[in-house]
Amino acid sequence: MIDIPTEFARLLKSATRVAVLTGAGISAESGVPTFRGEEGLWSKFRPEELATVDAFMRNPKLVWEWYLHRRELMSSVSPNPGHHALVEMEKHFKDFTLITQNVDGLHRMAGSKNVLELHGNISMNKCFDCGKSYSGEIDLESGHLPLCECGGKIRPDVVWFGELLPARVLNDAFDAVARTELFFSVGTSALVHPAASMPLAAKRNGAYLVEVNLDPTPLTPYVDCMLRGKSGGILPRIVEMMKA
Ligand code: BV8
Ligand code: ZN
Repeated sequence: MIDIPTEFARLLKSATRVAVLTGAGISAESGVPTFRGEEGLWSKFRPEELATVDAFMRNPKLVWEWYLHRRELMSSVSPNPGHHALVEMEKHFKDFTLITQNVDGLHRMAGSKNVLELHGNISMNKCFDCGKSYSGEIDLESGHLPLCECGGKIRPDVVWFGELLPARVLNDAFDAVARTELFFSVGTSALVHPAASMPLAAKRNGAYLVEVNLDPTPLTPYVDCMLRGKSGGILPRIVEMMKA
């Protein structure tokens, strides 16, 4: 068991509207590198070099290689106890919303049903021009970059810096932020907007705000309860208390 404030314990029992925002930290224990940690994906590259439209326009091969490298990584990882704990929460709370910044698909793989993927999904591709969706393998060996039948460049179906998030997903996320009684920010450095604005918006709307993270973040001074440690260890403990 972990020691939590009375108000948090009360809400675990009485809340019906609960939301969770997750970031790369929840997948770290599955072996997926985070973005900004020392071993992070971007320790070698800078985000601006890769996760942007003009990086793709300037050097589509490099950007594709980065995503294919990450897909390779994702093909051998599986959900960890942190992901499974959120599946239990979804079953338990009447109105539960899982909002993720992650593109690794591990929440769905763990069995979460209602997942709002703010930044898209790394396993999907789409045409840059007409938006047509393309699943399946991308072959760079041929030396030719994948093109859509309309002639547009095919790209990973993720949200790059400077790009708008998918409107429906963003609206659903902000609806959840507006009505939730208990909001968890799990494994995110709370740096990337608009996702990073959600935990505080929930708190402003009256939610009790819990942060689960290895380290303090810019959000930490504002949360009602900061549980410091691995999400794979902490979230199952919270689920035990939720069910007790
Ligand atoms: C937009 C692509 C509107 C897919 C990503 C100044 C102020 C405010 C905003 C901006 C600004 N300047 C620019 C902006 C906008 C910009 C932004 O926020 N920039 C930041 C860097 C300042 N945002 C955008 O451009 C967004 N679009 O605003 O559109 C618009 C449009 C046009 C014109 C104007 C406005 C688009 C943002 C999406 C970018 N795409 N990814 C991909 O390749 O993955 S973001 C990328 O960062 C990932 O998606 C990732 O999910 C996201 C956030 O990172 P985290 O998930 O938090 O991961 P990180 O490594 O940072 O942290 C991990 C955490 O886990 C750490 O805290 C660590 O301690 C913890 N941890 C580690 N292990 C564990 C753990 N915790 C618990 N247990 C563990 N075991
Ligand atoms: Zn097209």
